[in-house]
Amino acid sequence: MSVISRDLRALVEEQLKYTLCVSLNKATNGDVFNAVALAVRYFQQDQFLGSQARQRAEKKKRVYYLSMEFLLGQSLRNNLMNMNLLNDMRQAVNELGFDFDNILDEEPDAALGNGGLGRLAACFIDSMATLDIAASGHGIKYEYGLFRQSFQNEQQIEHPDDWHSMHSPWLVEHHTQPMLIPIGGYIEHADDVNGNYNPMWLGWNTIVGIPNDYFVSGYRGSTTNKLRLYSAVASNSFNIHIFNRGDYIKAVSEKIASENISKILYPSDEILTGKELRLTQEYFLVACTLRDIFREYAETEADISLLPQHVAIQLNDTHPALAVVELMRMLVDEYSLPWPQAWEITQKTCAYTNHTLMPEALETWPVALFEKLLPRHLQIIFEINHRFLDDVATRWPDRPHLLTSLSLFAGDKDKHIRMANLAIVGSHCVNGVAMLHSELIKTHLVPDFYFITPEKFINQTNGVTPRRWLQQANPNLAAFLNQQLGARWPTDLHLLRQLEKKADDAGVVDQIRAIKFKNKSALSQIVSQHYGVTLDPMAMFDCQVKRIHEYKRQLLNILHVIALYLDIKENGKTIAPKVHLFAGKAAPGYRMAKLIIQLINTVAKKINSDPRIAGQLKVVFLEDYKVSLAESIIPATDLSEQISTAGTEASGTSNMKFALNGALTIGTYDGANIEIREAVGKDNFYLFGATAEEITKSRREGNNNLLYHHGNPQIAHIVDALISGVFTPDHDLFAPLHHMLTAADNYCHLLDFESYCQTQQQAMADFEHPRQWHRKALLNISRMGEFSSDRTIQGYAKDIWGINC
Ligand code: GL9
Repeated sequence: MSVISRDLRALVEEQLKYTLCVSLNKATNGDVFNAVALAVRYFQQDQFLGSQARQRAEKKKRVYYLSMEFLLGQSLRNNLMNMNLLNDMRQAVNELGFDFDNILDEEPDAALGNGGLGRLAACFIDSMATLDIAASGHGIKYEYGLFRQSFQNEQQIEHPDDWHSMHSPWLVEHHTQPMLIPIGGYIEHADDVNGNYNPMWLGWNTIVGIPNDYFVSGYRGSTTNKLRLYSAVASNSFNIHIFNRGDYIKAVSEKIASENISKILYPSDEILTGKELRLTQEYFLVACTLRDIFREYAETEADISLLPQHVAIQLNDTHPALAVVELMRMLVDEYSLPWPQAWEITQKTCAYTNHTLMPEALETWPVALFEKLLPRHLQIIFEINHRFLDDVATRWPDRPHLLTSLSLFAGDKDKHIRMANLAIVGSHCVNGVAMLHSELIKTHLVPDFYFITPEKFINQTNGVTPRRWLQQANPNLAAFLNQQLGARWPTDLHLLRQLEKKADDAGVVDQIRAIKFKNKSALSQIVSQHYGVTLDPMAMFDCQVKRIHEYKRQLLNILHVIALYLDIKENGKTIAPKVHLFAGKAAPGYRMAKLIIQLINTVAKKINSDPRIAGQLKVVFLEDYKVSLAESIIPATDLSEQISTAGTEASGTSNMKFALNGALTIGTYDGANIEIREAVGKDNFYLFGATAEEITKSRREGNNNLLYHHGNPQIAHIVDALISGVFTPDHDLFAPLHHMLTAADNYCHLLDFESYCQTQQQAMADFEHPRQWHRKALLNISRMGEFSSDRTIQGYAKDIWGINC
């Protein structure tokens, strides 16, 4: 037993005994998981305090990454790997008489996010710590994360995700640092001693924010940063006030109401409803974070006018855009800075990342709601807008339409605040998340902002952390890479390129193939245990895992599966074994997305139980998609489905994870697919479908469904299978999908259908030649170095934050 593992063992025993008060012989796997995590935290905290002191001494610029979502998944293995303690801890736990893999399995996923946007934030904090940037993430400690999903009668059922009911051992709660956040109340108009207008925000209630720190250890380095998650508790003083008036019930119910603020993550994916609680959450995050920023700032610097030199605030989408307003409020109302100076500081400090082109995803909030919750902030927004539009009118007197398109307000009577406009005006930099997306922001989303301030708009293509998405998720491939390239690739992913030299070495290609086979066998075991469906690891594994959304076109995928099925059943065709896997959640209120899940499950049931199909096609929709499940699926995939309608997926990040793990992509000319194809080479990527321009044209001409109505009878036959009783006797069940496809399809499924099927045919034919296929897989792996989130963060540091790293 090594010295380290002996120490670790002692530390775990100590945690069991003194922190958890459990004796070793009574300890459950859950107890041991907690003790191990606490032991890991012991090292993290040590390093965190050291990093803080060093960063302060070096006067490093601090980055505050504000996000309503951090989709962390499990942390134990990741932390142990980053700290280089995995093997020693494995040994220590085994010595204690427990199976280490079972202990790892005990950890619930922290699902404090919906999908790509939240997972990107998690990759970013890993990269920032690894690159030794003085950064912290700021978010909300939701008591309930994204709902858990199960299927009943082929339909999605949502269950609460009380991930934190056992109290996560990763979080340190700082009761002694409460943040007092005012909300509600009214404005009293008054003048100050000099006769200047001096509005006073009065009569507000108080929400109390408690910080909870989660430590983020950089890979094998000396930096540990924090992710700070705020939970809301009721303010006692406020309640006592009501209590003293004798209204005990009201006092208690308001206490409950304040605690609701951090109760639950909103589950909607790129569609937002104007819910008061959500706006309160966004404000709560921003207000807590800004108090932290000012407190930390004061520790090393007195002159607030130097804020942009020492602090960068990055807004992950518009959700934290109120930071612009809260910062202005603090500078003007609390620090008494003149407006122009406060505005300059604010703009220079803040930067905004846009993550979507979907018009329905652009946040707007009713003015009336703002007035009720944040009357002072509303005033400030009016003032920002007024000064901004005055300036526009002066500089472009001949373009009056700008005053409408650029305004922070939309509508006349039922006025709304446009959060994207607010974020753009208040930031010195606006970035998109893939090249095409950043162009479309300029040309389609906010062309008038681009016209007035072209220098603000830049691109930072997304990336993924190779620590979690290769080293941890795919230990077989990681070991192979270590042996081929040495151990430095996790922090210098461009080193993968050296593998390219081995592309024509049959032995090496066979090893890639063997690794994939092993991963597919492991996934097959999971599928057979949970779903009773036997998969053949020799079959092609074709996977689409992501949120269910019309624009992502899971429907196109299942239509192709239906086409294969009908061809086998009706035309007696045979195909080489193929497995179609799906996973993903639908927003609870998104009817069409839920129907798509039901359709896929219904088709799967029919196909998997049809003896004529056995050995050729299998279709499985895996329940409850989450980070840890993605870590099993992605390394076991041959063909990655990235089939969004061109011009709709801002970037995508699963596309990167798959290619990095040696899956070939079948994809549209959309988001980061374009850059991935460029990197891996045209011959190693299955491109199909219309371009964004062609989609726009087709939408304009309204002929997306021509093929169904006048073209190919085969296509009509396949689409009609949704309503003809092939899969369910209830002909009406999937009629809304049928109607969408044939009458009002904004996402152009049928426009791309033939091209998709042909490209699938090509991929299936190519898979019959394993050496050539896995050669392409190897080339994908070796050319994906560009898509590390380390590269992305270096881009943010250099172009947005002004930091060298
Ligand atoms: C998203 C985009 O849709 C993705 O294309 C992009 O890769 C990620 C990260 O930049 O951001 N925007 C967005 O709102 N979501 C994204 O995935 N949705 C969710 O996170 C559910």
